Amino acid sequence: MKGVKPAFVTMVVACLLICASLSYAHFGVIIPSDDIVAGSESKEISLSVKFVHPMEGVYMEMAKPKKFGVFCRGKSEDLTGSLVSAKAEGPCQGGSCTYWTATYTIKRPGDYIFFVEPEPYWEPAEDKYIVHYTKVWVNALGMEEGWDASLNLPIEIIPLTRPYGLWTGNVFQGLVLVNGKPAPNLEVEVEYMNGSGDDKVIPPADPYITQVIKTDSNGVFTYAMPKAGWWGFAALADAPWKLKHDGQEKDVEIGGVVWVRVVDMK
Ligand SMILES: [Cu+2]
Repeated sequence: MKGVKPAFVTMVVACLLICASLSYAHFGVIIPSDDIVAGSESKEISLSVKFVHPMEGVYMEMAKPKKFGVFCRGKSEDLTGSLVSAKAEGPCQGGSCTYWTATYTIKRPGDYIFFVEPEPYWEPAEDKYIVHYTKVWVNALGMEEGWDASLNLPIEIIPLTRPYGLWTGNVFQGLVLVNGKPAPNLEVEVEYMNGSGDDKVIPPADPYITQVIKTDSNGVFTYAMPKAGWWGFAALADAPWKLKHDGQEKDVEIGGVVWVRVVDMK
């Protein structure tokens, strides 16, 4: 292929292989620059909003989210207008992948829950749409209150473990609500947001990429995080609604996704 750089060809081939074999573990992502804002001064934080395969570091195209916002002290604030598009820096499923960034100034103490409702993503490999309602917490200015609030999403993880200030090896427990009701026996996928270079974890076999757990009879799941960094939890269900693709009714996978950060004890 004249004029095409070999590195680019390698990347495309690698992505085709990765995406074909592992297209199931998609995760909505919101990662803030700070998960804990200490002290007493206001601070501007930045957030990135993505749709990825976290362990493989592969991006998917993400259309401008339907809604992006923050919930704090019982009030929801719409931040959709603050989203700025960016181009994926890593391998991308489909050639050109967009993700989104935003900044937000934390002024008052409390727990801030950032959330996103994406546009439905059409996944040809699975013949269905995917909608991941994603949340992340930022604890600010010394007040720990509100992290267990529900945002009344169609599917949602309510943390039973405080979702920040976590050590490596801690367990994380969450209650999964579907339509506001506990969801027993539901699958929850867990993935590590992999690093690059020396920080990259190399899974020895495919089952290590996505950890799979289930909720118990009360809709509760438990997982112990073995490594410092960001961990994503995706509770997955079939939506009670369908969406049309090329005129045909298709299934919709809804995910309640959360991200928590774990730090080594030293
Ligand atoms: Cu994918």
